[in-house]
Amino acid sequence: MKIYIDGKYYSEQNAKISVFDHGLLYGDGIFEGIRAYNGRVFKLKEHIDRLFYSAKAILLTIPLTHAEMIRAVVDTCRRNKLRNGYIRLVVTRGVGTLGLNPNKCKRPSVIIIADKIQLYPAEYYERGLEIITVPTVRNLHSALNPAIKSLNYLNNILAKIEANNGGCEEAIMLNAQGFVAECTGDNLFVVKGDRLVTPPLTSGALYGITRGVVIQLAQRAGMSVAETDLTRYDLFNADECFLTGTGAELIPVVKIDGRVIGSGKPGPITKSLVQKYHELTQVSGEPI
Ligand code: PXG
Repeated sequence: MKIYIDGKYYSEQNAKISVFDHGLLYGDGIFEGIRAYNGRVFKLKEHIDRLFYSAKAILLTIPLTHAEMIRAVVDTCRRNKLRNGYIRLVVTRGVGTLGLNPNKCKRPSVIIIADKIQLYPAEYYERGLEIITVPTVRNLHSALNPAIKSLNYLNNILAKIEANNGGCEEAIMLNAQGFVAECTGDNLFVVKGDRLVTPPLTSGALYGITRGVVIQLAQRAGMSVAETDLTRYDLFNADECFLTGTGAELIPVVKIDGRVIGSGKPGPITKSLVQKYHELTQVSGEPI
């Protein structure tokens, strides 16, 4: 595997970052997780847009233009002959001193890894996930805005540990008001009647790219889509529930906090959206 670091390619053994990089010392940096399907990078422009928005929010100047970043991602895929897989794009604050001050970091580092990913075992996609709500609440907008895809993922990791301790693969995170925000690495949707509902971005959810695609697919299929605050009660009494994310794609949820959702099996609307999503991934994206 060839890994891109600051314009050069390194073997896995030689792809190294300084221990003085503030990405490591403080989680000071940003990232994106992107998928390639069938020789195309899916929603690349949207991912690069979000990367630049995250950078702006943390006052980090990415040393490449938008177009150069797109070219670097595609080139890394090409060099690795990646046609289907997962791309991790990381921008760190760079090498600095043992002190918080980011002004001591001379130059941000750009890292691109083109590899494989499978987040959940295949059987979960067929049978559906059982998930739980966890005590760790989603970051406050006024503290560390959850829209920033930063290298500081401890909020999500703590929730993931709590899910794992409860025997689950994924956790529902509430916001400080007690409304549903999202999961640790996925956005959440429910189906109620003929409506698809997902928490609004103000709930503390990441501006998920898969979330956006699913909203579009549902609207195109004539469904009404609402972004409204959801409580746990709303989840328990939904007809269907599923999660969306670049890694997980669309994954059905069949039990939440011990309550069976709908029929206890992946529902028809979830299945039809899964199908539409897979069809779209095969035909759209930036050619590698
Ligand atoms: N919420 C959070 C907190 C995320 O980190 C999503 C929602 C879904 O967003 P997208 O844009 O991917 O639809 C994410 C994305 C991993 C991994 O390695 C995590 C994500 C994506 C890809 C891989 O665990 N999280």
